Amino acid sequence: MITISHPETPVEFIDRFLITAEAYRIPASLIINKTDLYGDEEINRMEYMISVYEKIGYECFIISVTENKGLAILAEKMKGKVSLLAGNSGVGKTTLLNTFNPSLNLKTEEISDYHKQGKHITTFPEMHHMPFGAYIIDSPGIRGFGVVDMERNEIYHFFPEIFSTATGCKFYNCLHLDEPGCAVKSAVETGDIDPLRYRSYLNILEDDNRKYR
Ligand SMILES: Nc1nc2c(ncn2[C@@H]2O[C@H](COP(=O)(O)OP(=O)(O)OP(=O)(O)O)[C@@H](O)[C@H]2O)c(=O)[nH]1
Ligand SMILES: [Mg+2]
Ligand SMILES: [Zn+2]
Repeated sequence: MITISHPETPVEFIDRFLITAEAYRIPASLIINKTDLYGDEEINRMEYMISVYEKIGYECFIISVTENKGLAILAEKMKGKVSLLAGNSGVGKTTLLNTFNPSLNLKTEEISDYHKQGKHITTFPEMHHMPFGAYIIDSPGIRGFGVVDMERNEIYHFFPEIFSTATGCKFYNCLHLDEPGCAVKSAVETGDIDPLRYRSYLNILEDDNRKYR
């Protein structure tokens, strides 16, 4: 679950989460919450995010828990499955579960006025049953995470659009940095691969560098 504002979810969180899901072959979707709070600027940003992520195959759900918008479609998607709800603190994960199943009465809390961040209210993951026939695991707000158990040269395998483009690179061991004949760099230049995603890829590689230095 992400929010464009109140609080803003960092793109880094989204991509790190998605590559972890790819690595474990867990299907992932984006739920964009708090749309009731968005003005024109946030709506534009949301549309942009949807275009980036839908293009590479991640379904996006647009919801407002407090205004009960988009919840029926989301429930339909989760029906008959076990889902993990992840996201930074304050995006409304627990509020969604309370809305789906009011008897849960789980603890939630307003985000801080000053920092516009959540207060890490949920402290451990817990699975709950939903009346429409689904299990959903609520989880504590992500504080930021590294990428475990991934070799430097396999990180791009978990960016589906980079992975499929990389078959066109000149060198089999291309890391898509500055190598000659890199199909990924060309695709970023033509806009076929979104710069936002490419930047996430570089950031994760860079982190990795620091770890092993
Ligand atoms: N305006 C608005 N506020 C919402 C919406 N959904 C949740 N909130 C509010 O956002 C605040 C944080 O909600 P929580 O459900 O506690 O957030 P969380 O993601 O569980 O946070 P952590 O447990 O800290 O990870 C609460 O004050 C909610 O009432 C929404 O759709 N619109
Ligand atoms: Mg919570
Ligand atoms: Zn390349």
